[in-house]
Amino acid sequence: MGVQSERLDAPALREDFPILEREFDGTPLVYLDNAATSQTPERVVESISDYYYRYNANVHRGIHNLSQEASIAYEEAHDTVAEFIGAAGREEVVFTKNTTEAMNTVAYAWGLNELGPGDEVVLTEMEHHASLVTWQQIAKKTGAECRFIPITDDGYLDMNAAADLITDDTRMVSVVHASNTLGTVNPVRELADIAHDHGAYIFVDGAQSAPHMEIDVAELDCDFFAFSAHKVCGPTGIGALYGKEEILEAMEPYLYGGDMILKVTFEDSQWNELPWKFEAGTPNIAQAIGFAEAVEYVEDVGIDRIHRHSTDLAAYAYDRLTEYDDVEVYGPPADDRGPLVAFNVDGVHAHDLSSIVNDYGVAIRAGDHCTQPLHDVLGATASARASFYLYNTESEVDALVEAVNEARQLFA
Ligand code: C6P
Repeated sequence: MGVQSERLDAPALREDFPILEREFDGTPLVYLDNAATSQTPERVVESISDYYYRYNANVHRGIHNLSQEASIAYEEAHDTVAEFIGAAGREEVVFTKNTTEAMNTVAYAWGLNELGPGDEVVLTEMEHHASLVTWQQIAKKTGAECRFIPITDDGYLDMNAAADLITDDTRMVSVVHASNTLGTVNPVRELADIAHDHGAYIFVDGAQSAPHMEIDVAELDCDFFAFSAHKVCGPTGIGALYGKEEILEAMEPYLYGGDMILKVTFEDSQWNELPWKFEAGTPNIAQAIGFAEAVEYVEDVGIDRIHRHSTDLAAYAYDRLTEYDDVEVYGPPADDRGPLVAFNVDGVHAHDLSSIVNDYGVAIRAGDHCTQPLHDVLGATASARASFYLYNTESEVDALVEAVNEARQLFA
């Protein structure tokens, strides 16, 4: 663990992540694909192996010692994640496979039962497919309609349009908190107030905000919030769905089976208490334990310091990349964006760019970042994206910019 100081000590923190020592043909790895998946510190990996070495057993199913220990650790992981996002307690935190499954849980459990013709779901033009495709398909099944809050030229939500689009016909507002393409951080509390004034729920996609910003679901007044562990220094295969207790209580489960029931007869079943009602079958126990360890790690480093460090790096990258006239960075200005830059270089396809910078050891993402409709709005089929986290350094941004420059010259 790095030294606790006001500024984050990235070089010291890198020692927690053995993967960052990797080299490819003698070139050190520069990992700038954190918005896709962050790296995992040793103590998280150890928490998972400790479970398998010492207390691997199913949860809620045995009274033997191992099952007791596994059950306690699994349940307490909910408490840790609840605390991380300001939820009242474990009853408001359902573990899912990821953000996408959290969306689908609400779309199937609530949307399919509640939506119908005349109802509207309001999304934004910058939604990730996890939210866009899910609500689009549920709307098709139920006869509801999806409407989209447009973005302004500089990548913000058009809040005047939002106020017009959210009406008494709106049943759900599903909004991405921090865009994985534009880096925009959306005014979620304001949108929550508008949604609630019209009697609608708000679902906040926190996949890109929870890793970087202090989240207080009570302060945001969101009805649902979702994020994935693998973007918060945790393992893949686990994420969290937060829901206000009274809403989750009223919602029907959509996955049926073991552990989500209290009593079963041949004729009928009674649901278990929250959150287990929504966690049918043997859950991802090891991943849940790793998830809790990961959010504790992030809290130990300090989420405010992570936010400042990563956004400083993004601003630096923005400034350096836009020194080239033929580079376009999408989204808000350098001093008002989340910790990533998506960009294009004139005449160089994003995939070629990504492949060339990879030759210099720099890992970035290229493609549509699961925001195809947003790329249509931007007039681009794809973009390259560098995204930063607590262990990245300014010299890694320099390595990116130099590699991008090499690619520019190659295609000039
Ligand atoms: N974005 C990216 O490279 P899952 O895959 O379920 O853990 O997360 C889905 C998701 C939902 N919302 C937003 C805003 C996201 O950024 C993501 C994941 C990755 O940008 C993979 S496409």
